[in-house]
Amino acid sequence: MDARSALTEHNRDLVASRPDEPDESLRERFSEYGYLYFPALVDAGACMALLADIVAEAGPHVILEDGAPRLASEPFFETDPAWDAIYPGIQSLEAFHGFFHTPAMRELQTRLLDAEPFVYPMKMARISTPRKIGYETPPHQDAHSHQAGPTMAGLWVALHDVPEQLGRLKLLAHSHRRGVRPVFQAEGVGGIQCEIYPDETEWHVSDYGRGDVVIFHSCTVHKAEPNLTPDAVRVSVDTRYCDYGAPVFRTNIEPHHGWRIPGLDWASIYRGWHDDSLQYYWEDYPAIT
Ligand SMILES: O=C(O)CCC(=O)C(=O)O
Repeated sequence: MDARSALTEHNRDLVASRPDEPDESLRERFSEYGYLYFPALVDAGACMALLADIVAEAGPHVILEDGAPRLASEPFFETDPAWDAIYPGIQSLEAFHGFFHTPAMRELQTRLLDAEPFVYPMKMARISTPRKIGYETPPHQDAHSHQAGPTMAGLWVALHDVPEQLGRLKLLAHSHRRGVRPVFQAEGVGGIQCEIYPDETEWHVSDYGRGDVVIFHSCTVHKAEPNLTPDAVRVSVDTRYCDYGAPVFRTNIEPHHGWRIPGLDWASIYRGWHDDSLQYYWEDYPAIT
C-alpha cells in the first residue's frame, strides 16, 4: 500500500506518567513509546493566565467565554491574514516565553535528559479554529521540521480542556524507532507530511485537561485532529528542548514565523518586557549550526 494513502487508525489512550516516578522509569517509558504524558502537570492558574493573555492578543477573532476560547470572527489558520495580524502580539508576551523556563519545567527536562537542558528560543502558540477541516497539523516529525538530532524533544501544553471534538494532539506510538522519514507536501500547518508505514496503526490520544503536558521524541510522528466544534477554539503552546551542547539548527533561534511576518524579530518581541534574563539567552550557545 502507498504509505501516503489513508491508513486505518486505532486510537488508544495516552499512557500517563507522574512526575514522582523514578527518573529511570520515565526514561524507559519515553524510550518505549516515544512520548510521555503528564496529566495536570502545569499549574491551572498559570495556564489560565497565559490563555487569557493570548486570547487578549487574539481579539477580535478569539474571545474567552466562561474561561474557554471561542471564535468570534471567520475561521483562520497559521499564515492567514488574521493569524499574521495577531501573532506578533502573542509572540511578544513575556509570560509566554517564561512559561517554558520555570524551575519545575527545567527540573523535569533535566531528569528526563540526565543532563542540563537547553530550551529552544522558538516558542509556538497554536490556535486551532473550527471550520478549517483539512488545515490541521499533518503527521510529521520534529526531527525534520526543526532539523534536530535524537536528543531533542517537543514539549506541548494544553492551556484548557481539549476534548475530542476540539482537535487533540495525537501521537503514533513507537514511531520514533524508525528514524527520520521521507516527507511530501500536504495541506495544513507546516505544509509537509511524513510517511507512515502500513503496519503503523496505533495512535495514542486522550481528552486533555488544562495543564496536561506531552513530551515527545524528535522522531515521534504526531499530528493534530481537526476541530469539529461549531465555534470553540483550541489554544495550546509548545517548544523544543535538548541537552545543553547538542547541535541546534539556526532557524530555531528565530521567533516562530519571524521568517515570514515583517517586523517579527526579537527586538520587537522584547520591547516592553520587565525582565531581561530570558532575552537573547542563547547567544553564547556553543552549538548553533
Ligand atoms: O498543537 C498542534 O496542533 C500541533 C503541535 C505540533 O505539531 C508540534 O508541537 O510539533
